Amino acid sequence: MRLLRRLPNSGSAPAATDAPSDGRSAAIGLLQAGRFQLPLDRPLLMGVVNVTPDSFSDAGRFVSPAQSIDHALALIDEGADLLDIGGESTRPGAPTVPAQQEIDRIAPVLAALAGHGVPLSVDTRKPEVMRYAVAEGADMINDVAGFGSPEAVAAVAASPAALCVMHMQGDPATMQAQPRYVDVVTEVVEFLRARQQNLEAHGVAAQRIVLDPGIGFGKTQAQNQALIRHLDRLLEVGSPVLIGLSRKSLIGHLTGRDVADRLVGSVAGALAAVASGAAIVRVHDVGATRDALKVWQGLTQDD
Ligand code: HH2
Repeated sequence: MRLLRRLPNSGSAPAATDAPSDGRSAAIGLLQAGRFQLPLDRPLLMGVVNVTPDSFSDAGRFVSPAQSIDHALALIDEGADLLDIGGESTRPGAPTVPAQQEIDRIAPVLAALAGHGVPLSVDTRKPEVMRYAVAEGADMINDVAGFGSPEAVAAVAASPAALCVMHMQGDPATMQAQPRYVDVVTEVVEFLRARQQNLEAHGVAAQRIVLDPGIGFGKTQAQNQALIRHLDRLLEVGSPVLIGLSRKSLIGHLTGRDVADRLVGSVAGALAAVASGAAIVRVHDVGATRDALKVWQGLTQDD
């Protein structure tokens, strides 16, 4: 296996570049994300910042905005290239929360982190929250529902924010009940291609779009593994790919470990995702993932 991309620097946000470009082929090399232009010549680490009482991976640890802000600052110190702030859990079986409650959770965190020189993503599937986030200067909107409604597209299309389009079968309340596909890789790839084309038809520049197959979102273990193993099929769609597998049941199935004990498995999963071509990995453990990527690069790549 070969590491396809250069690896993250430590402790600093990605340098802005003033080299805008256009066209599908250029989209893979540069991500336009609000205030930032992020070169994709090395994998980027997206640190997870939950402001929820019920996230699967850290339930109850980041209930208050102050706790989440402290955690986010620690992730920046560890070398996060961007932060993903979420005010609603999307774990299997999670109930939805009202939009205003989600806004109330994320608002202080977004405000406190704005001046830290790191791109801020907001993880939401609600157009009301998207509108709030882009008005407050969020650099990316990460929609686990993949911008499937006209309201969601309208909320973000004219903004400068990057858009992470994720595939999910069903919704979090029911998605793991009985995932069904004839050919999971083809169906996910074609779903994401259609959403990418729809966004571009609404005026979203190619350089603002990121695609994510949605590991654990309405997929069995075998289907999750197939999506990572055949990531090359998704790369052909021509947008940078984000993978989130940190601490998920995918890792639990392979290691037999509970969610609190999946650090090593998650780091190995992040390496596998990057080796398969992921441009961004969404992780809870930024420092450990960064170190693993640096060691692997040092041992496998020429300078
Ligand atoms: N996974 C989770 C949440 N958001 N967004 C993208 N684009 N890709 C993912 O794989 C993804 C995501 C679930 O992880 P977490 O935020 O830790 O849990 P919860 O949803 O319970 O807060």
